[in-house]
Amino acid sequence: MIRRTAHTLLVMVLSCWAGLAFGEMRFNLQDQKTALGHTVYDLHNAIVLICLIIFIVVFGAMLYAIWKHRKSVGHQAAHFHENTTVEVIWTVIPFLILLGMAYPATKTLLAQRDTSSPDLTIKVTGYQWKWQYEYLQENISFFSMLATPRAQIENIEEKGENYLLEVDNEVVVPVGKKVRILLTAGDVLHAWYVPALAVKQDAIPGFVRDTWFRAEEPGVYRGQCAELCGKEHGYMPVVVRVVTAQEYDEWVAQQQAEQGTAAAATATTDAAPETPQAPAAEDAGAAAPAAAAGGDGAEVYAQSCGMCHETGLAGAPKIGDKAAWAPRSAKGLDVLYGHAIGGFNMMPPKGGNLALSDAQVKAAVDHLLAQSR
Ligand code: HEC
Ligand SMILES: [Cu+2]
Repeated sequence: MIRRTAHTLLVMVLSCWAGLAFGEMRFNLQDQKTALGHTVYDLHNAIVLICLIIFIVVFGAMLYAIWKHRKSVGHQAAHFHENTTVEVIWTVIPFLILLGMAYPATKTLLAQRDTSSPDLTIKVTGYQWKWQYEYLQENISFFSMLATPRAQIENIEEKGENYLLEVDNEVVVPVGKKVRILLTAGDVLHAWYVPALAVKQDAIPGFVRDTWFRAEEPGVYRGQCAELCGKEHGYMPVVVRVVTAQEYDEWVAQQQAEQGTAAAATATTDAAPETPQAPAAEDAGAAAPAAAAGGDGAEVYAQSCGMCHETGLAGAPKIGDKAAWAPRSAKGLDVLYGHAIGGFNMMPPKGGNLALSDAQVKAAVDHLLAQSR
């Protein structure tokens, strides 16, 4: 019995070793392509190192004590209770270690949460089993689905290099720009995860979560849905293609041409048909903002508020929906200004764009109300 177990163990160890030796010897996180990613990587290494040191010290002390005080050399057990000095030491030291780990970890976490002042906002919606991407200011939208052929999955064809990590439509973003991802889901929980960009965020139906990244160099970065979402959870990869600013502009123009969404993208959105009175006013406003009630307000609205208020995302009252706005208007303008600037439940402060001045937000509120009476 023992021999057989030993034999099985040996085979297991050897086959693992063979697997490792032939595979890519890689034990750490992916190479990071964002400044924040390097911080995350270093933090991970530092904390694992601390754990390792603690492991060695604690087990070293234990093994030494066991060996040194063994019965066969005639050691007698000491009889004592409570030792205040020792108790204080083994409370204070772990406390200090924890503090030392919590400080950099919290700092990094806060930096990850800071989605203010983005250069570009993409709304990402998870569905079973695909991702939808909407470039809110550029007025581009598309679905992104697994591109790996079924034959590879069923072992009829040989598996390709990016097996299960390739899609038909990639998310294209410019290098060096702060990209804010607004995340939600249309059915069940999903999670948008790109390891090399150090972003991983749950997509939750009825909620809008956000995250951000700023890619350091052009390239293609691959990830996956990271929240078990059903039978094809493994078949909804994320592919981000980071390109130069010029390539990005060309891509945007091409997408807009293909999708028939004109250059006045900031003023209109896909949802325009649902709000019949809005497009007319905004189309006119795009050329001559002065004509609209608050020209500046309309622009701020289109850039920072429309992503939610145009479509009712996350329960945002839709622009033009009189029934939704009447009770809100009744709260008084100052209250609404306050909520728009400081945030209100699912509504983030200043719509998440903290670079806006209070006056700009107020102008956007004026625009929202003017369109909704
Ligand atoms: C991420 C989505 C999102 C963005 C972006 C957003 N809002 Fe909202 N907003 C909401 C939601 C959701 C509510 C409803 C909150 C509630 O009633 O609980 C809301 C409510 C409001 C209200 C009504 C507050 C009240 O007291 O009833 C105003 C005014 C408003 N938003 C203005 C703006 C302005 C101005 C902007 C742009 C600067 C903006 N919102 C951007 C989601 C958003
Ligand atoms: Cu999923």
